[in-house]
Amino acid sequence: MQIVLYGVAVSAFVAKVRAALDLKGLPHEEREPPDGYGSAAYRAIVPAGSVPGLVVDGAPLFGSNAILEFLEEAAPEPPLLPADPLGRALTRALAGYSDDRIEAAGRAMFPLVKRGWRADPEAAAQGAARLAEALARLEDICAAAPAGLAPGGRAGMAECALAPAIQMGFMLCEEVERPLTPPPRVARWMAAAGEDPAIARSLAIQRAAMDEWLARWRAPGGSCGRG
Ligand SMILES: N[C@@H](CCC(=O)N[C@@H](CS)C(=O)NCC(=O)O)C(=O)O
Repeated sequence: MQIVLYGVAVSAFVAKVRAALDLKGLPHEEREPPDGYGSAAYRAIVPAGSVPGLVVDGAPLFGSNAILEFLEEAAPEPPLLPADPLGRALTRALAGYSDDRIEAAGRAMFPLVKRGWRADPEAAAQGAARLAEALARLEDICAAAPAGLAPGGRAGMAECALAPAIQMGFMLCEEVERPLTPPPRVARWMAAAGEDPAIARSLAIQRAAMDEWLARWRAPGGSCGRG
């Protein structure tokens, strides 16, 4: 399989797919969308215009969860999902929770940082509180049904999704001087996930890109081109 991953490095969705490709040991090339995501040039390659986009032997895919499901079917070993149906459903639920609650809470803070969060400390506090609440629910989910780092203690779909989404949220909260302390189970789970080389590599790429993005908007008169 010839695989090209289109993405921007700050994106938690892109980091999710990068980690999954590495977990599967699938060689791939990573490219930025020409003229940015959503551009006509990029839509000529990936019609949805969103990132991540995955081009497999010339065929475009989009949607990070659909991409992970494709990888799981196309290259079953090592698995991203446990073998039992309930474990598979819970792992998928965790990946969905990551997108809908954790990533969404972090993403909502990007515009605040761009427009200058110091002018709106209330919005900064609300953004951090939203993420803290999502993490508290994740802690409850982990307590009720320990999952993740599966199967067999290896990182899988839940780790690919949650680790970058949590990292992104933490960095944004720290930027607006509302640093979060992760709840204990989430903290242990993040530390374990970060020991996997595939997750660690994807987190490092995303972290470096986030650092650069944040520094650009921190600078007086900062600008960031697209995004
Ligand atoms: N549900 C999508 C969401 C991806 C997404 O929102 N990507 C953003 C960048 S982080 C994007 O491409 N936005 C532009 C668009 O959707 O047209 C996925 O899981 O891949």
